[in-house]
Amino acid sequence: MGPGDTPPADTAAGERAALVAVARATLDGNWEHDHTVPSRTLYPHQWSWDSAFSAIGWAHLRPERAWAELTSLFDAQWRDGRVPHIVFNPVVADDAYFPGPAFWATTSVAGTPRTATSGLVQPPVHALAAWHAYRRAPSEPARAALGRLYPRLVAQQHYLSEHRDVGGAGLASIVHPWESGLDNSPAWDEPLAAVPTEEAVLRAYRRRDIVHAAAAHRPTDLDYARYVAIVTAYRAAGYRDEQLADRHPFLVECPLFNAAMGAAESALAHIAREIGADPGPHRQRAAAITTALVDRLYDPTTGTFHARDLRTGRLTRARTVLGLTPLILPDLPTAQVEAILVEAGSPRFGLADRMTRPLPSHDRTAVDFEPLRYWRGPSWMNINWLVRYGLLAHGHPRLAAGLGASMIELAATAGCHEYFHPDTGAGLGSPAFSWTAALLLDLLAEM
Ligand code: 2M8
Repeated sequence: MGPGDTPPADTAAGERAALVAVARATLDGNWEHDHTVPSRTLYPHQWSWDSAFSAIGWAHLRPERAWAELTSLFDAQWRDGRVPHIVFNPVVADDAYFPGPAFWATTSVAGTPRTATSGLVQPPVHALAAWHAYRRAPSEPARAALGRLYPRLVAQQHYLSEHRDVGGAGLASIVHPWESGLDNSPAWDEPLAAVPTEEAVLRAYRRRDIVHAAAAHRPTDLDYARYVAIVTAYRAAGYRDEQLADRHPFLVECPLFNAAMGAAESALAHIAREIGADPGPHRQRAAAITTALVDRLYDPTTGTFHARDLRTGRLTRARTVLGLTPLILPDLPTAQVEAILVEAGSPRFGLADRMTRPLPSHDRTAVDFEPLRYWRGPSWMNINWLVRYGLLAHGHPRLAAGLGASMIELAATAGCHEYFHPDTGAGLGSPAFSWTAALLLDLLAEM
């Protein structure tokens, strides 16, 4: 049976119950006292945007864990408002993950929490996730938790707009590919190639990821050498953001990161109204970010959004799935919504009312499309969930249903893997991955 076909009611109910059980077992297995690890093997600490997605899943199972998850993450917020992309669990050995806490050395930096963290951030999807989780399971304790989170979410946005607007046009820059969440996306190839380094740098370290996953499915050693070089530069400057343009080797405006920042303001407007605060300023900021995103990152000649490399001033050429994600902005103008639908529906991505496989992470027709390698081709549940969210927000329920059915089919066949082969649907990376389970639960509740 293919995605979109209707099974008999009892089979459908049985399959659904089995899927819910798999997702629940995955999240339960990855729960760690106050947060969910993305994967017990590959990622044994707390990751920022993973926690946001996990919270959405917990809202369906145990809402108190959704709020514990977000609260523990924001407990590690830095004084400047940045929410670190990794919060290290002190009981896990330093060498269980590379780069571990000793490499980041954040605890000696002023304004950081006692807990060791990384010094980078990730796409700010937390306000959107918090609002979504709240709507899935509203209650008085949930509203109280939302109220406590609100000023911290506002501070997170403040950090990005005040410290990271390196281009001066109202968008935030990422200072490392890890901040995008799509670590080795072809979108970073051009800016990354300009980062001076040699593979030999890695001789001083030991990658842990390729102990747990196939090297052919992960970023290359040269990628890692550059990742290390960029962190080293940022760390040497005490993770400060002043004069980044004069000294930092990687500065990029990412469409997803900025779309998340705009969508966060829209979500904050809803949260503000719910808890009795003023939604007005959030609405204004959402509109301003949307306008800046269209001005800076939309290319009318390709009809999609691209990343802008601040070191060259140019848009990077790759047409990746990042280009579709501004759909999560509720105020995105109709012209750009229509353009994204054309791009998504093209053979590059294959969005349709009935589709066999979810969106790949990169243009299927590109010469550098790699179906096995991490963010250079495989399908990922979180990005598909975000695009589907945007399709619903812009009134395209049939496309959202087609995409959702293909996502459920993927997990039903392969399990809660980290990512999936974009043609065969085979599971890749970690076999018990939290955001896949969490977002599957959310989809199942809706469809
Ligand atoms: C991946 O990134 C980490 C570095 O942050 C890694 O490869 O070690 C990415 O898929 C990222 O988006 C994700 O948050 C993280 C944990 O799942 O893994």
